[in-house]
Amino acid sequence: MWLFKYIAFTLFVLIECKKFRFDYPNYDSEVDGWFKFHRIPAVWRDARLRCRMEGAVLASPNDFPLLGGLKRVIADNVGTSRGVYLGANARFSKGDFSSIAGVPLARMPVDWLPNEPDNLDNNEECLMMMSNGSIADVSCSRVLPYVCYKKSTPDMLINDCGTTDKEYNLEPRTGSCYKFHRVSRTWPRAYMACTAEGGHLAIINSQQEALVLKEIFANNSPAQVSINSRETMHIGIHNWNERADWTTINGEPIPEPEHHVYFQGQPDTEEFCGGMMRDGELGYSWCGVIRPFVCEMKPDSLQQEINK
Ligand SMILES: [Ca+2]
Ligand SMILES: [Ca+2]
Repeated sequence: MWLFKYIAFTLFVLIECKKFRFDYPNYDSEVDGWFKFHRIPAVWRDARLRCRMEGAVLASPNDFPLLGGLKRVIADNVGTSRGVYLGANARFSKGDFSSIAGVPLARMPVDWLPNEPDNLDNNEECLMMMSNGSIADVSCSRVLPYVCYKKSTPDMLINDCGTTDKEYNLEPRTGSCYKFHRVSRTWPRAYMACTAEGGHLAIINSQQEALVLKEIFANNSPAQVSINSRETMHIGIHNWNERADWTTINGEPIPEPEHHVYFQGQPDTEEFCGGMMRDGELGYSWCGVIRPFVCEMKPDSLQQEINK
């Protein structure tokens, strides 16, 4: 009996370990990983980036198991009439298609659709695949659905923050997890990064949290931040394109901190986004300026099951 229990427990642990995040729900043993279908179409550049920000890659049929898995995902979600972007592309050198993982197209078990490739207008550097596994070269500026793929690796551990991203740390004073991004991005790209990671741009819900964010910024010296604009970081505050109508990105009022909030005086005509300076003061910032930023997530936000 004990042997049966031991085997059952071991199996349970093995199955439980095959977890990534709630939006990559089904472990596929044939590809030893997870697929996520993105229904909202995007240009190739954004598709690649979103997969990367989710901790995955834009999927390519690098081998027969991946081809089979991709065909199943496309058939289940797109049907036979439309295609999805592949990670394989020739953006570095025209005609030299290879996957993001470096597998050349000639090594992939795929066939071209009739009359493809045609490199229409000499502007087709990305690939689209149909549910039967046939491919076509397409413009990278088309908007298409896409599939992200996460390979299971032995070092994948879900930490206290419910994520495999080791840069998220749990802060007991607020019950939230935070990640400081040293690679600077514009405010919209920062928003995208945090959302893709399963969280959101940091939202100040209390003076305590304002202090926590100030400390996180202080722990990352200007020299550690990748590029200029190192003295202000993006956080989850926005004016919704209305002068002086500053709220959090969830539409909540910003808690009055002890320090000043410099939100007055911005021009009427431009969109501004909220930031925190190194001294902890809050202020407006041009959304298009690349700055470091902080993402926040709750420990259960990536592992929570969703009820539909
Ligand atoms: Ca074509
Ligand atoms: Ca918060």
